[in-house]
Amino acid sequence: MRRCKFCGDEAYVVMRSPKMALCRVHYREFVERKIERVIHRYKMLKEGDRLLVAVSGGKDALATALALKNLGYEFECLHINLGIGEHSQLSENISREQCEKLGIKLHILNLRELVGAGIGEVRTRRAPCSYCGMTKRYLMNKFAVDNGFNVIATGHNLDDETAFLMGNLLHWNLNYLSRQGPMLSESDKMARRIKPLYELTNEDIENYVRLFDVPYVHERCPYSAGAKSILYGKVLKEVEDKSPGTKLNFVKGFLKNRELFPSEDIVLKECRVCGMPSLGEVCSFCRFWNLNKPLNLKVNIVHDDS
Ligand code: Q46
Ligand code: ZN
Ligand code: ZN
Repeated sequence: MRRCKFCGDEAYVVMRSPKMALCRVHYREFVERKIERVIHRYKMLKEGDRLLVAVSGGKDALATALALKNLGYEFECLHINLGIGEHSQLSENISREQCEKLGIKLHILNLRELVGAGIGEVRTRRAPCSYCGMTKRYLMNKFAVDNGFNVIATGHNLDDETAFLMGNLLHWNLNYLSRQGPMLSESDKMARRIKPLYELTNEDIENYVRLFDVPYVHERCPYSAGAKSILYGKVLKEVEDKSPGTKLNFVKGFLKNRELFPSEDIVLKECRVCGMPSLGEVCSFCRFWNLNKPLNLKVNIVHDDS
């Protein structure tokens, strides 16, 4: 039987990178410390921030909420029901259950109620994922801005980041590369976006959430089948299995050399419909969903300013 490197108790996890075995107590400590270090290293959070955590019902968002709560951060959660049949209903129900168990305030937005249709229910040539990502980012940010949150934490992890990075390098998407990383700074009407799980793999996160008796959605979204990121993830997994630590070195090396991909100076306008930052006269959200007046996502939140 493998024993914990620190206390000699029965090992809960045997890791390959770094190479060590840890019991439940020390594994939890290891993961939470790693998250805390990432938050400090990239200066993700500071005094006075108002933090919103995006929860999808999946393990990554749950791990983000669990760890931030265990580390003593104050925040509220937001779930977006995307109207993708049973999958979205299950995701909403589980998000409610998670937040109730953790004692965290949860806000829910329902895409169908807001714009009249869910993802996959509109006549368009675009693949669901292409406008779903834009829709989620817009709603998260608009909700944050309308309700006085200046930071949004998402559950993106090391596997997601290395798969994006690989895809963006393979296609030389310089614009995306310049903006990829653990944090996107805040600006006028744009909340700061942070990824506290930036250095943790799917496996690390699965082992972490298994320590707590909180359910999560195991099934993938039905539209995710065939996504290129899944293929890149498989390739990277094979490399990681043969050479543990490669994924972490990949993102760390990228961040060190990010100046190779300078960001363009983009001057944003105000969307004529909603007033949010936009590249064109009308932002991609209002254009895609054919809006002629802004969504009002304000809810009754009392922020404690003491
Ligand atoms: S983008 Fe695509 Fe996801 Fe939206 S349509 Fe489903 S798979 S939920 S992360
Ligand atoms: Zn131990
Ligand atoms: Zn707009």
